[in-house]
Amino acid sequence: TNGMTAYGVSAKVPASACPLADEPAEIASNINYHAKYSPHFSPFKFEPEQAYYATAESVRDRLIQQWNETYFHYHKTDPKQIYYLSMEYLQGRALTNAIGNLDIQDAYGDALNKLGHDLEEIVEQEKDAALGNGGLGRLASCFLDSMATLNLPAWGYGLRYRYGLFKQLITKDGQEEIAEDWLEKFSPWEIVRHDVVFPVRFFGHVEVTPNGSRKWVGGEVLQALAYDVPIPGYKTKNTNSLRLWEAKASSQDFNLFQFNDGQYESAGQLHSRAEQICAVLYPGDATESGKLLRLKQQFFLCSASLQDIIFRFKERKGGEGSRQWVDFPTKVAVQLNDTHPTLAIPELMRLLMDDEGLGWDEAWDITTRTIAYTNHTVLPEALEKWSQAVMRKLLPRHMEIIEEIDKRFMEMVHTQRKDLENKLSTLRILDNNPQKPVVRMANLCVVSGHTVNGVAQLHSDILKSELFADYVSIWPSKFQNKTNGITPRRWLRFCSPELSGIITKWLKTDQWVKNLDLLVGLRQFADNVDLQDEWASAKMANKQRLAQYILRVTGISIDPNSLFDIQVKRIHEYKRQLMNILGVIYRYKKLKEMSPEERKKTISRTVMIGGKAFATYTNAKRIVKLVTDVGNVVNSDPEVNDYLKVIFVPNYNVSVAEILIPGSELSQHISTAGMEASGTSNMKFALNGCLIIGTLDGANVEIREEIGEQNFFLFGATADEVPRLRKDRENGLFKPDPCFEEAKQFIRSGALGSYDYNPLLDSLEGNSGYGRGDYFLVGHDFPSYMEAQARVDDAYKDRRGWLRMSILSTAGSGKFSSDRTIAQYAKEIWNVEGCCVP
Ligand code: GL9
Repeated sequence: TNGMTAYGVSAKVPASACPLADEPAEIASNINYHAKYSPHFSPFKFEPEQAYYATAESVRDRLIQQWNETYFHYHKTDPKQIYYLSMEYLQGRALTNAIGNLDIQDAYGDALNKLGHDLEEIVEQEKDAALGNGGLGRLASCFLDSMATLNLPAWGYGLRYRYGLFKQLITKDGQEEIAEDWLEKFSPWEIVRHDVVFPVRFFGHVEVTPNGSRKWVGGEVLQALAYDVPIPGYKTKNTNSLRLWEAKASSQDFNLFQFNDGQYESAGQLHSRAEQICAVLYPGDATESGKLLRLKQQFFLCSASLQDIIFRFKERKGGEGSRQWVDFPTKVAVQLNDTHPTLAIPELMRLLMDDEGLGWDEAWDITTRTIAYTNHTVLPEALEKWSQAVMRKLLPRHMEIIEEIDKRFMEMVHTQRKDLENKLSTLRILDNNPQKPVVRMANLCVVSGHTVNGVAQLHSDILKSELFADYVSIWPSKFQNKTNGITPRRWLRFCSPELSGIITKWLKTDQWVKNLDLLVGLRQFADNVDLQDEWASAKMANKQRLAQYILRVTGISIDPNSLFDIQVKRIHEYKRQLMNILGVIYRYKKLKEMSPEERKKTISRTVMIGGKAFATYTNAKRIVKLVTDVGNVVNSDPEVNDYLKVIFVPNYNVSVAEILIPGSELSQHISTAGMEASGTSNMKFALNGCLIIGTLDGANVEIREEIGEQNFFLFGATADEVPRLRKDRENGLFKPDPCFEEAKQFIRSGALGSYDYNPLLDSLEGNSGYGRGDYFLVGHDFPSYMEAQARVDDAYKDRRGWLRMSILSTAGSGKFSSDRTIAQYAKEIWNVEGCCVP
């Protein structure tokens, strides 16, 4: 055997266990049972922490029952199944979501009360599973929720990182990173499958066997062990899996002789190398560090997942032998979440040819009909390129296969597309630049995938007209758009029960949670003062909860009657948090110049900015520091701090978002046009009745279309103007606005203390930044941004008008449900249908 462990559905599947009780008293005794008989703590302790674990395990019992039934049903009916491959998942907390999807919140709330606890307090005990960096990872988690809710047979595959995204501390020096130990105690939501283990090889060499086929041998072999996380659908039995791989070395790899000889380190060498693979989430956002380890992680995910997928393909319908390989693409759809899992392409080719004995043409046909690719960014630094030398060393057989794909692609162009021959050097997969020969992963995906999609209309248009334009002329029907979405369960129903209750009341149904288009029914009531008043009181409750949270984590008290203005997302120059804070500085300066009477006539604002900066992204860290410094000056200025507060919200993550978003009134999505592929928090804010100030970028364009342009504070250059504006700057044709100069001058003056902000300010000038001076066009867009901010203040003065816009914002958000996105993937890319567990 090649080490593959047999597992799966045996002939004797246990009959469904007795149904679990729904009465609070019985639930309470089940929670007690877990506290006592599956103990993780000393006995006789039942503090919130112990209550959390016991409650989670009690809920898990229910999930396991549905989960097993789901697995069995899929096994029996053998539908085409989706496999979502992603290096990142930002799951956040699971308890509220599980209880909500199972629709047992009242029973569990009552049960916990009987035990002297409060559900709201108990759920706070859970640590976020933060196995992702930002939007891309959170999208994967929203997709899992929607796939289960739509009863789609779908599994997610990822890695079980020991440490997820770092925890951000804010000190007097700005951001500090510490390891986030989400597994410090344990996670009740993962089940280790000791029978699901696959070998994954690294290094070694390629051997030619006597019959002429090729075989990858030698090197080191690690074991991939499966941990499964249940993914319940909303009010459905279907419970899918997120399978996370952990790397292990086998016991044979432990050199007992060396150990007994006192050579402790070398005795367990492979064990510690295995540990490194899943030790930490790659910090994303384009860095040079740890390249080899990152490539190992990517291959580890791809190899283990594909072996598992092939195993399941063979297992279903009567076991090995009865399957035709040509049917593989009719039973399996593999979606690559960005280029990170691109190695799935050569790995599937290798498994089909070298292990299963298929020829190239057959293997290629199967691979290309199975795999599809989603692009999530056009930023050049995020388009992955791997050194050919590193790849050849780590994955010699895969490098051969990639070279062959490249060769065949070039032959095709030579014979069929002579007109593109002069573009081959950029179109081909290998970049053989002698200084630095690399493999271009996006090109490999486009050449090998049956479908390529962008994540918002504008982004998909840019892919087609720029990045992949020549490929479009080869394969016009390969390219699609799938505008992102968010799950309305986590991002409205569960995070804002107040607003949800009002929506259900006015729509006279709670079906909107599954069919978000129904929200448009709110439009007819947008001017109804009763709805407006209820709406305002729900907002106020959420603002108060947010204010309490801010007080707890920062010690700063904020006024729930002020306008809550929020920008939360990864800190990046293209997202232009710098423009936001320059605007705040300008506002502060104008407030200082006013008389007390004039100040009283202004709209009080609380500006909250949050997000993590990648540890070596210096300018991003400077922006974090700048926000905290501006906050210190403004918040301690008694003349002004009734009218303006500036908060840096520390350690932004999924659970923090669940508090911030429901309490927001204005949110900022102000990236340089053409640079934010989609954005997804814009959708979460809009859904929660928060108005957007933003550019025509990513999904903002479609949000504005859906909610109505009069309900969106638009400003800034458009994507098609950006190249010309950059040129103008280079040619010295840019004349900065005096307000912009004044805001920068305030920082230069030293009013914020001794920190050196010159490098940051220089990025807005002359020839720095990306080498061309204010590459992100902060200076160009600033006056139009300030003008839009003035429109915000005016609109807020009209309380009823604002409430109307807020209601229309929610009413127009139906399109942005990830249920809609996933239904489109299922129909237009995967050709998969629902498979409802009876
Ligand atoms: C991103 C894009 O930048 C976002 O605009 C997009 O909404 C999401 C999801 O499609 O994908 N691509 C990307 O690499 N990240 C995104 O957020 N970055 C991180 O996740 C850190």
